[in-house]
Amino acid sequence: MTQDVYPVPAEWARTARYDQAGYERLHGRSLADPGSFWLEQAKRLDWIKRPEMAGDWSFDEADFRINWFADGKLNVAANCIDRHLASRGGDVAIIWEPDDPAEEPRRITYLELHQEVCRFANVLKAQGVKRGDRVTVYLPMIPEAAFAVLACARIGAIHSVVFGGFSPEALAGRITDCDSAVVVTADEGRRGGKRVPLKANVDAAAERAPALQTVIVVKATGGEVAMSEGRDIWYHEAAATVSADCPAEPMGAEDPLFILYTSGSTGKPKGVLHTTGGYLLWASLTHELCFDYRPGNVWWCAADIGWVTGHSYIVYGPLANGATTLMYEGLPNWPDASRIWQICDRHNVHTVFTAPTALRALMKDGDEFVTKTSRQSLKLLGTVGEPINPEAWRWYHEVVGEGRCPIIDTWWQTETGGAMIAPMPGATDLKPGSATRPMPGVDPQLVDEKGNVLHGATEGNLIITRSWPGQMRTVWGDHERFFQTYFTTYPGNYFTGDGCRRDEDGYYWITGRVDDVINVSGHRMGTAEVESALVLHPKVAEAAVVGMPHEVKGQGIYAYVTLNAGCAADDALRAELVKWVRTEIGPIATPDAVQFAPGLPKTRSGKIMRRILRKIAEGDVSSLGDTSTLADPGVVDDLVANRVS
Ligand code: 6R9
Repeated sequence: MTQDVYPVPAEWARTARYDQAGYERLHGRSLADPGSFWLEQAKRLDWIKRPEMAGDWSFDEADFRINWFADGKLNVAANCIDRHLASRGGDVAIIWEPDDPAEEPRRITYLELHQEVCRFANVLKAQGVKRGDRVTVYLPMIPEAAFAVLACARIGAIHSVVFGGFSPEALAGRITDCDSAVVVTADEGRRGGKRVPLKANVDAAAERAPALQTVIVVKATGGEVAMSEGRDIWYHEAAATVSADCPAEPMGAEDPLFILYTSGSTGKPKGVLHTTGGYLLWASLTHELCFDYRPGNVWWCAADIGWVTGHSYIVYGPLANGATTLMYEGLPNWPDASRIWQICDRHNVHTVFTAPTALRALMKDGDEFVTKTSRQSLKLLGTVGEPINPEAWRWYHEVVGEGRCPIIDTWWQTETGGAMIAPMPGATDLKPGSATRPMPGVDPQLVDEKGNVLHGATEGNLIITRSWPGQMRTVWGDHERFFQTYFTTYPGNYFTGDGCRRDEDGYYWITGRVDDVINVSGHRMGTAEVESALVLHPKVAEAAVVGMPHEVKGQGIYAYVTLNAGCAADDALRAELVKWVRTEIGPIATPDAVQFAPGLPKTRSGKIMRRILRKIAEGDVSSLGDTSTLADPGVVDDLVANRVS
């Protein structure tokens, strides 16, 4: 099969910072001489004390450690704001596009951002927040979300952003896990014309989160909310009483910056911890390399700040680079499927960065929604979050970009802090569906189940052999789980949990998760998390959840449920269980199919054979493989016969 290759456009090869040979040299040098390479890269940040050490790490159990620039001191907020004030204080740092297109956007200059963040920091301080304390941020996509995280960074507090779509239950778990006494929220959020009752959700979460002492409430919509005396304060009232200046706390490069909870293959979400120096360097360097970012380019990452993509590419990377970053409150297809492209036209967006699932949804609505807009400002198109199918890639390239904009498909994870495998516009010929080649410092390898390294064109499990500055440092409160999860499957290496193919040109093609994590609309969902939610229902005895192919979401959620004796398996209960999971976790965990199963396929030792459940959910019942080792092979026939399609 001849592969589709899209060569670097001549203009990009001429103007970008790196052409192909430049990339090869950069990557080669990063691996050959990492010490001097990274100390040189570290100069892109403003240090209070410049580091003399680069990476100091080992993935081996005996002396397991990960440190970057450990003797350096800096402040992340000062790097994202203060250092730009002299040269571009009047430039727009954040463009905020409201949910309702009839409303006026907000433009916040770096000077204004400085004041807003200082005020926010002083409000936090006035509430007793100190260096090292955890602050949970549960906000909609409003500028205050950026102010809040930067305010934490400014005073050395550790933020934990919880996506506004998560339920009170999920929020309570995250507040409790990191022992956060303060939550920053808003009265309500707005998305696609609908209101999200954030403050009410915090009130419900508070009942299950005894650590919570203070709720700072941003007035976003003016909707009615209950304020609890002694616990809740209005942000605007507190902000009016504090100064608009707040010194930036000098932080060690390895001091924690934030926690972000993400799904793994076991039930409880992991608090992924990122630290100060390495993370910021990685976010800013990859933002510049993958998108050849130049001052003046309007940059739009259309993610939510509740996900790592929003952290690294709405806030930290772009602001560290002095960019104008666009923040959008609403949904990509509201009021209609033109909205994304209208926003690009309205704000002269140079680069837009979104998820394949959004593209697939927009594609279904037809080309006219795109073609009726101008899009002449667009020069680069990015994707992240899941494998992009070549059909969506081509649509993005041809219809949206009219063939002139390279597609930057970035593969990475919450754990990696920023892009790991991704093209550079002046350097990398593109192949639809491939994230292409590794970033500097990244040494990916493919291994078989036994850990043998596979060479050349091959397929296997994706590992990273050495540390990079943006790597997570621990699971909050459970360092042992960190080591066990990532460094024991292939000892001495970081295991990504992804399967991958490498072609004859050394291009990487991510094939998806090989563990019990599924990717629903670009959001990670641990199947165990959904199972835990289901078994909390009084009628459910047991549940097993697997992914199933879904045209728009990439993967959908297929749940097999065994009921307690005497409970009727009917459509009403099915609807109730779907609603139950939404309430327990949030709408992103909504099951797409619920199948009642009198029994689940188990080995004699009681382990559920997920392979079989996956095949049935996929509708691939002709190749179930060997079922003879099952304790009761008969359950399979029932599962096949009652498959939900
Ligand atoms: C940034 C982010 C990580 C998982 C990852 C992989 C999948 C992300 C991808 C991709 C193929 C890409 N993934 N980007 N798969 N191509 N360009 O999404 O982080 O939410 O932690 O998800 O997403 O399976 O392991 P996170």
